[in-house]
Amino acid sequence: PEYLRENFQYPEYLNAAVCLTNDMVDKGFGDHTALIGNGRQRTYKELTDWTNRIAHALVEDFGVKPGHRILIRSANNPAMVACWLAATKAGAVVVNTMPMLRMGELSKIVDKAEIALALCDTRLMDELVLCAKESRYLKKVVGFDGTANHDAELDRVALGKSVQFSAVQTGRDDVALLGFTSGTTGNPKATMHFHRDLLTIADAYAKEVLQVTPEDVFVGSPPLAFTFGLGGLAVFPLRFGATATLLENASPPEMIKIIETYRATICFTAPTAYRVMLKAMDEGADLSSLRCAVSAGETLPAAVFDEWVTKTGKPILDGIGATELLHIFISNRLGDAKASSTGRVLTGYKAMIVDENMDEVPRGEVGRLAVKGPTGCRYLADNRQQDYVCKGWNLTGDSFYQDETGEFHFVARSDDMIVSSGYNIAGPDVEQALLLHPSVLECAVVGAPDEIRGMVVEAHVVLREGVREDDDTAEILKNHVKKTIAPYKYPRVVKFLKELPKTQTGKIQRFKLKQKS
Ligand code: 3SK
Repeated sequence: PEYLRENFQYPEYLNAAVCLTNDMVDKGFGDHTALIGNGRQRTYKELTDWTNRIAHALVEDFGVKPGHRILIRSANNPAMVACWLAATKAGAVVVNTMPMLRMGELSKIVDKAEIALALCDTRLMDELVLCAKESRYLKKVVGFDGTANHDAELDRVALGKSVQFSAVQTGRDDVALLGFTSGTTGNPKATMHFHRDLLTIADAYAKEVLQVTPEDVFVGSPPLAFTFGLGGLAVFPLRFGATATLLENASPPEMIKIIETYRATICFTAPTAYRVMLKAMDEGADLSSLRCAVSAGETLPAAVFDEWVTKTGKPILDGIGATELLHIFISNRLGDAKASSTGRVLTGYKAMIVDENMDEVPRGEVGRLAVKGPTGCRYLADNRQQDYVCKGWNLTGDSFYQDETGEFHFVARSDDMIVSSGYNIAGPDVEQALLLHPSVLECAVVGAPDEIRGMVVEAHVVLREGVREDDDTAEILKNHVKKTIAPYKYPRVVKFLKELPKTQTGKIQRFKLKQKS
């Protein structure tokens, strides 16, 4: 294929976990700090030894064979990274899962991926043990100590093992990872990713866009169970001999502490967290070590971009990624980051804006974003492949347009377009306008059915502390939107919430707000 001829040429046999550990020691990074978390720092040599011991335990004591699927359940911490790398070295296919998942959600994943073995932080065992009791597939849940005091079954077994391990010689196109997408239907899809995909996202995005060096220190909030987090907080730093800091509770104040303590240089998080961090700067937070901030998962409001650039003098890079493609495939670049632009497609990927017939639309016209590239899109045993992938192009479910210069601009999730009295209103336009009002902390805009207009714009708003949730405030916000964008877009309904419903990866669940309308 084209992408392999031109870019990302990897050997026929490679094990991604070896590339991120043993190979880094061989390249001279043995004494360099690889991971920081839960009060400890580990060098590349220590990480390599640790993962080799766990890999021995998996093969010798828990019967892992190449191709077996292993579920990992943990918050972001070094032990989770070690388990993931060890399972990958053993040739297993890993499914990383988030700590907040409940038994029902875990069961769907276990059934879909037919998982027999799970590795679980001992603090999170209950739901998984319940799941195992009911499951026809899940036979064994092995605990590990996420705090890495080595006081759980996996740690005890691994402790006595050799630090030398011959990793399974996987093919570059062997599946290494199943990324589950939460979806809105409650029926998750699993996307399959190869060993080479893990290197491709680093070489495409982290090298080309972030220009990562061994001096970089990464910090961020996305869960490792979300491929955005796995890339940003594990694969990217480890691929280039940099340092990853891992936080179990990555609230903005915790991230700020890490940035100040370790002089972190690259931050991965969502727009809402950047807003809070900007506010903290007014109270003295020192973010001066950051050389770049990455925002994805939600569109980055122009106001946040502008304030960040003004206050820090550094770029905030908005991009779009998908679990289907493993990571970000369109992004702004250092030195060329703009507000309200998602930037350009990465080398090796192709993107176009299409109509209902998959024909490319002229520049400037809004259509559906279609993307194609070396890392996607292959669903595991799922009829929905034909809905989301057409002629090799993955339809992301987003409406975009491409400007004359080739930059991509987000308009709305295709299903977030509100048609009211014949007007097409992109929910995010209204959200951006609301966010410019000082009383608004967060908001989400959906379409609510209306007898006269078909749909009306309905805003769900979280107010800043001290602002009253009453009709006067609603009126003020409506008038503010009318003054800020085309008046027909103003929210005819304003509802106040204490918090917005979000997925565990931080995406606003607008479908839940629609159900409430
Ligand atoms: O936004 C997403 O869905 C995403 C998924 C995977 C990797 C990166 C991103 C931004």
